[in-house]
Amino acid sequence: MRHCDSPLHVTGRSEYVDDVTPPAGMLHAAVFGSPIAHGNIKSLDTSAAMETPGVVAVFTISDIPGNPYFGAIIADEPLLADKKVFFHGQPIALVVAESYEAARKGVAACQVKIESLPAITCPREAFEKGETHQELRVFEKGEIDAAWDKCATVLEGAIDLAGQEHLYLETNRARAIPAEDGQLRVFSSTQSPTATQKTIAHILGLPMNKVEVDVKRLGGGFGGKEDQATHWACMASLAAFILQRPTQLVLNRVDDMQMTGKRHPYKQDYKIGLDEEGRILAYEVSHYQNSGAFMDLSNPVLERTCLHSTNAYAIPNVRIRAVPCKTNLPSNTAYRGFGGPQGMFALEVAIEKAANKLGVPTEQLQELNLARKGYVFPYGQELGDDRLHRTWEEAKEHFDLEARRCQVEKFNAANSLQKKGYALMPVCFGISFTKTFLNQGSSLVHIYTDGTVSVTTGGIEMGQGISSNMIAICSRILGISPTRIRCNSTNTSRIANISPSAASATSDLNGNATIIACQEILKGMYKVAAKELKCEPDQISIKDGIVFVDAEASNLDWNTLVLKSYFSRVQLMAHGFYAPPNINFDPIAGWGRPFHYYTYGTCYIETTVDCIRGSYTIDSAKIVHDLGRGIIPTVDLGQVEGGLAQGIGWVTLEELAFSDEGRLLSNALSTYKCPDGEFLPDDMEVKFLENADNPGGPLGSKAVGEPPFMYGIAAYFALRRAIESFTPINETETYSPLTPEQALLSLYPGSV
Ligand code: LUZ
Ligand code: MOS
Repeated sequence: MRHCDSPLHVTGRSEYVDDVTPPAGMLHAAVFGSPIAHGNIKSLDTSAAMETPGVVAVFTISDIPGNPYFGAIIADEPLLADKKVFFHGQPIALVVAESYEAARKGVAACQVKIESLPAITCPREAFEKGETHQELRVFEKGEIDAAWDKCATVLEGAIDLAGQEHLYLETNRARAIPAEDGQLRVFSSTQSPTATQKTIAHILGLPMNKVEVDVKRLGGGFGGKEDQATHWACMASLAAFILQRPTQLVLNRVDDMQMTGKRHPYKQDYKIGLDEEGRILAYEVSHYQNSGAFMDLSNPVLERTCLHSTNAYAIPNVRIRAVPCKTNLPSNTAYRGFGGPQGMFALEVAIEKAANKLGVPTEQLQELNLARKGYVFPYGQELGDDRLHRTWEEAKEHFDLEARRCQVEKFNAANSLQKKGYALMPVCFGISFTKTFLNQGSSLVHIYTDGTVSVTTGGIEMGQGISSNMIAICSRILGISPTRIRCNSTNTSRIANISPSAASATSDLNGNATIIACQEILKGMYKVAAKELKCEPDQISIKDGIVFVDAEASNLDWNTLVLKSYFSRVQLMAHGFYAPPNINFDPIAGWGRPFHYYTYGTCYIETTVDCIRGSYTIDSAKIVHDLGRGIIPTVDLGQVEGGLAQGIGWVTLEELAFSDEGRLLSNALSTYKCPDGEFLPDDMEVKFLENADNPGGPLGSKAVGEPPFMYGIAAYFALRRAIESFTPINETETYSPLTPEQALLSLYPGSV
């Protein structure tokens, strides 16, 4: 099997929200955003907007019939600005018109007077001024204060780690259609249909059962639509509900980039202490998270940063300080890895610096400190196996890293204006939502009388292949060809209380639920087959659409059995529900067993830096990844390669530039550069661990969405080492991304 959407995608026939033929009389909405990052709204004049030909209505906060304040963690965010603005682009008014062009003209005609207030964009500054979304939290393990004295080497430093734009191909959009008796049908490009349904009901003052949210597929999400697709669906719903006409809202790229949050930038302080052999005895890190204007998901993102601050390493004494800082930027949000990458990055910087100081290869320290089976993470969960180590060992052996290291050294000795560098990155990523209650999945499987099957789950297809995975799972459990199975849109009327498609857990949760639903249906069908074939139900199985009695094929096929079951009045549809057992986490104590299991891997990256220009190439990326037993190999490989590309982009090319006044300068693809196929290494190898079934995942699989993102971090250190073989890097604060411009500045320090 391959990705079931690919024929549609490559021929342009796959439908997104606004590709579906519009209902008659559909209106178009556009958003008027704040022209400055912080201030008091003195007056808003929408009269010129209202007079613009085609404009039907302009809505502000006072038009919201229910509660205008909402939020996933705390309800601190108004749908439309409430007397104050907190970031550049913050929605102030919604213009609704007969056409998209008229709506945009209406936006241009909106006039606002704002008394400007100082904007804060730096989380350290916010923290010093007491501007936080939550108090600073401290998590500790061991006796950190006593440990420093036992260390042979102690060093500290600061990090300035940038954010990242999600850059989904499909910008945020929604279409809301009024229905009888005050109901709404909403088509939204959201990872969280239930959060969207709930928030629409909340801002309109409706019961949830009057709002139906339907999602066919997304043109990418990456976390950007976990919590922040809601706003646009709410706005389209507001207009549709009040005007009683279908309304569509599609953000253009600039609005999408300016109005929505991104990966959180962090400022970090670290201190690391090692014994004579290079064992890490103590590690302390402070995370000043640049959370933006509102809480959004900053709290759980920061929580995952804390949980992954020690990544794959066994460290006995740890102190993690973390605070979500309020700044005048769009609220930063979920993004593949969900704070994990930021936690892991700081420790890699600390290890790199320690290795430099000790004069040993970094990978020697990494290997020495790698966590082994039985290690207890600072939050109390025990590492249950040694597969992490297996990925490291297999990477070393399989890719012959010793030989590659020699080649890099030889190259650097022979070349003065081009330098190579390499780095390894081990990843240990916890699978489960850290908010334990979110770990639940549901599936609805229908078998129709012609033998075809439809499956609907809570999972959202955002390109990652969840629909294909669900079809593959149905196919394997029911014993029929995937061509007979379709995966339907995700819909709040078919599945209730859907957790966001996030945390890499979507195939796990919804796949296990699908298995349960299929087995429920099979139970009844096996009885019918047993009666027909005069045997016991436990002798029955179905393979390739043929009913088997023990190992023997019968002359009963799937279609006939389905019909016989129907005429015997046997249930041919079932709902499956799954919640992974034995997980818990107390966020206040920072203690528990938050993860169902871990996904592991090790990545090797090699780069070449042009030491005249600062430009560089990523020459190779080699990965050993623990996938459990994969579901569809090409889909899984796509996730690993895509995650790697996005991770490399984060630490190399992708630079968000904000003005001091908090205005996003890199607000289009002309000024924000992300990796393309050309930039990615020609020499890319992904090896999946063999014989590595995962009992926790459907069909023995493992969650794969987020973990590969962090492999990209290796590119950062590979580039640094290449630069360092040209000239030493002296910095007061380690900065990421290492753009070609940054590389050039590092190659010629003091030249600017
Ligand atoms: N979303 C969420 C996530 O709400 N909770 C999580 O723990 C999480 N982890 C990764 C990605 N998204
Ligand atoms: Mo995500 S960061 O799993 O929406």
